[in-house]
Amino acid sequence: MFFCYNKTMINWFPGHMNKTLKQMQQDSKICDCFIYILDSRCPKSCINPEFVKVIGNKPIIFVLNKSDLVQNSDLDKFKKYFNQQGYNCISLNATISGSSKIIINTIKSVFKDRLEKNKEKNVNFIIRAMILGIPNSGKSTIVNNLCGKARATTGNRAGVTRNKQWVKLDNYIEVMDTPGVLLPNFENEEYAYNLAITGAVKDEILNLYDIASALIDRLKKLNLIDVLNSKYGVDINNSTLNIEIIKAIGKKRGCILKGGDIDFDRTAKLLLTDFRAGKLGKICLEIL
Ligand SMILES: Nc1nc2c(ncn2[C@@H]2O[C@H](COP(=O)(O)OP(=O)(O)OP(=O)(O)O)[C@@H](O)[C@H]2O)c(=O)[nH]1
Ligand SMILES: [Mg+2]
Repeated sequence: MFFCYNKTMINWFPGHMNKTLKQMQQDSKICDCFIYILDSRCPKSCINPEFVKVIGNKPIIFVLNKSDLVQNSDLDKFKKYFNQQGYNCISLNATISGSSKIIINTIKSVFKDRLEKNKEKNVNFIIRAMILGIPNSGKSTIVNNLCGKARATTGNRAGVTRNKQWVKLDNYIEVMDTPGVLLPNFENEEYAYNLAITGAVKDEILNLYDIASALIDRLKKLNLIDVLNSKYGVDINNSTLNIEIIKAIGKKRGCILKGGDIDFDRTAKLLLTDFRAGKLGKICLEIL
């Protein structure tokens, strides 16, 4: 897919993601359920229609990961939203050791009958769960959390995992880590920007000024523009132009080029890095 802004076409869906999708479709045949990881800051933007072909009619457990980066009231709203559609949905901060036990418990409750029957018959039925989601949503961190050791490589950028990996958790459950896959087609520009803002797309292919400006638009819409005043000591409001806001932040933070002009790229990167690390506060980009 090509993502278009400022009249620039960006190759958003690299070929390896297509290959990954096909591999996932193949692997899904032996999977009993799917742990669908969403970034709590933009859960709906993380839904990839391509995953329907992987999942089919098998059970899904939605995980609102990075729960520490949003307000509890937002988590409650999104849980309700998914529950109303008949899905299991849990929230998680995968950086806390042992926190993902809730995933095991949910898997066990989904397969309760089968596990009990197998216990009666003394057979060992293994539940295979595929962990899937867009890049940088925390899939590998969750795998490591589930097995209590660093088995999968993680990193604060998109596209860290390149191959699938099976991990046995106990005698009953095996999970598979998969590389993140983006949506091949972006019908919804707002969702596309949300993914870019939260770091699901490689920064190298983006115009960071545009993405930072989209973040400022969200803050304005959410009536949260004041967080920039508190964080950077600037004096701006909803009617300040985005370019003036970035200028003011750049000036305060010393992002200045040799000739004395504001370094817009560096300022944009700073703003995005602070947002992604939760330094602007607990902010959900989507309103339900
Ligand atoms: N704040 C916070 N950060 C998290 C959480 N879970 C994961 N992270 C961070 O998010 C970044 C991405 O995590 P990964 O586990 O590598 O993400 P992934 O989904 O495997 O990414 P790909 O392999 O690129 O698809 C890392 O810097 C993690 O430390 C969480 O619950 N809260
Ligand atoms: Mg990974």
